[in-house]
This record gives sequence, structure tokens and C-alpha cells, in this order.
Amino acid sequence: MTSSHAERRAMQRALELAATPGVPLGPNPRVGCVLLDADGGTVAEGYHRGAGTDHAEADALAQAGPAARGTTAVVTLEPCNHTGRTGPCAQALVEAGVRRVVFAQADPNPVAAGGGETLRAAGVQVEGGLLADRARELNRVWTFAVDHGRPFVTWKFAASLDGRSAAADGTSRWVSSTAARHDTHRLRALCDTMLVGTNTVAVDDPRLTVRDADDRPLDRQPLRAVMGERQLDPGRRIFDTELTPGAETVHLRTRDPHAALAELYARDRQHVFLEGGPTLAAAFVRAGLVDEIVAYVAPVLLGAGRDAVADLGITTIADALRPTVTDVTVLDGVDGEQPNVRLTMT
Ligand code: AOF
Ligand code: ZN
Repeated sequence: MTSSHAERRAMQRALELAATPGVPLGPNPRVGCVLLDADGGTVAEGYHRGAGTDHAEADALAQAGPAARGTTAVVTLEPCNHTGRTGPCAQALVEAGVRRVVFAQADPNPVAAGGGETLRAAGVQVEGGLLADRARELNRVWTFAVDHGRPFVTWKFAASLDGRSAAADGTSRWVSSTAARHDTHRLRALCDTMLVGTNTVAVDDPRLTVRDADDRPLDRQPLRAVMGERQLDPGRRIFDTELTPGAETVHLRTRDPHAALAELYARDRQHVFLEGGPTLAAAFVRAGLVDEIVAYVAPVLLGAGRDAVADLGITTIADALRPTVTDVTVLDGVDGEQPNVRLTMT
């Protein structure tokens, strides 16, 4: 039996529910669920509100109570099969007497997968794949991280027109415009980790906190990860708890991008915002570990100066890396500043 119009509409609604604003950024996927009666009417709705809270199915079942019996559960992710922070949803759906389950994305998480089979074995009709692409897109970063067993990496590149991040004497205040810097903070707030090298901490002494991210309530500061074997000076600003309340710092004692990402994944990190200097950026590009580039280009010429990215080992045009542009946005200048351009690439 294939899904009906009512089920497709319910899946659209479940995707909306999954994307309800205000859910804190965390390690769990966003999931929505709608329970339909035999006439396609909505019995209950539910969604997941972050790690440790009810899964979407459990939320909808709780709303429905005994009315869940005989319904069709339309859910954006295959119901889980495991007892993790909460109980297994496949079993809960069976116990509630749900007759049919339509899900969008199959669960890529090996720990939780298998709910579809459990449901079928219990005599529930199951259909997967309805609007699956939209569900995957909704949890783009989570899906990537679970599929690859490592965090998704966004590299932030900010440079002058001639590809410099600073002038020859090291001064860099400001190459990018106020609007571009503000935009960077907004993107930082969407990631769970910022990553720099020990050199950046030594030289630039950044705070690495999210300040003016006004379009998203900042429930939690991203983790500040510093990688490299060099000792860190405890007097640096990232260790100043008054300057950076609520932001945690971790020192990853490795220069290997693969090892650093493995350690971050083990800490439940799924989205790294790579903001390090030219050497770190080049190491990630060379290792093939940059999944997205967000480049801010400012109409400034510095001539001799610091390269925004170090040697990538490319010597001939045939070897040039040519990322695919997915977005171009002009960031208008405020207070007499010139516009900057933001290019997003994968
Ligand atoms: C969710 N919300 O609505 C559904 C999930 O951390 P746990 O123990 O709650 O389990 C998280 C896993 O459960 C998650 O990675 C995914 O595979 C599965 N389904 N998770 O957070 C939900 N339905
Ligand atoms: Zn579940």
C-alpha cells in the first residue's frame, strides 16, 4: 500500500513540526510526528525538543492517549529501536496499537536503526521514504555526521580582494566589514564547535564566543576547540572566564585533522566551524576534510601580507580545486562601509 494524499500532507506537517523554532542545538536530529485516524484526520501531533526529551513519536502518543489505537503514525525519521536517553519508539508505537507507520528518512544511526523491522515483525504496516530528501535536508548536518562518523566541517575564509587575511605587519583590524563580521557570528551560533590552531590562540588571542547572534536564542556557546601540540598560555583570553562565560574550551593535542575530528565526534560534536589560520585551513583542505566553505571577500587590497590559506600543494591549473557555489550574497555596508561578498560553496 502506498501513502495517501492525507499521509503526504501529514508528512509535510511533520516536517514543519520538526523545524519548530526554539529547539536548542544539540546532538539529536529534529523529528516531527503526526497521528492520523482512518479518515486522514489529525489525532495528535508531536516533535522532539532536544536531547534527553521525548522523541517525536512519544510526544505524539502522549498527546493522543488511548486515541492512538488504530491510527497511522507519520514521522520524519524511522522510529528508533533502542533504549538510549529515552525508550524505543518502535515498541511504544506497537503498544499504543498504532496500525500503520509512514516514515521519511531511514535512521542512519546504527545504534537506533531497525525500528521499521521491529514494527513489521509486530504486524504493523510500514512504509519508508516519503519525502525522505526533505527530511535529510532538515537534518543535513546530523545525517552527514552519522553517515561519515565525523563532524561536518564548514571552513570560514575571510580575506581581502587579493586573498590576504592581514597586512604584512600582521594588522588585520578590519579587513572584513562590520556586516561580514556580524554574519560570521550568526553562522558560528549555528555550529556546535569552533576550531582553531594553537598558533591562532598565541598570535590573535581570540575569545571565540558568539556575541551578536540576535536572530537565534543562544542556548549554549559552541565548544572552542584548539588543536596542535604546542602548550597553551593560560593567560590567553579563551581561558578568561569573565570574558567568556559559559563557553568551554578543549585542547586537542594533535596536528592531524582526522584525529581532531575523531576526538570531537566522540564528544558528540557534529558541526565544526573552522576558523583557524592559514596552516590549519590548508591541512584540512589537503586532507579532504572541508565540506563547506563560507568565504567573505572584502574590496581591500593589501599587496604583500598574510595569505588566508597556506600552500595546498597545487602547482598546475589542472589540479585547481573548484568548489561548487551554492549561494552568493552581497552584505551591504553600514555606516559608510563598502559592501562585502559572501560565497557559500561545497
Ligand atoms: C531523537 N528524536 O524524535 C527521534 C530520534 O539520544 P537518544 O537516546 O534520545 O536517541 C537519539 C537517536 O534516536 C537519534 O540519533 C535517532 O537515531 C533516533 N530517533 N531521536 O532525538 C526523535 N525519533
Ligand atoms: Zn525514538
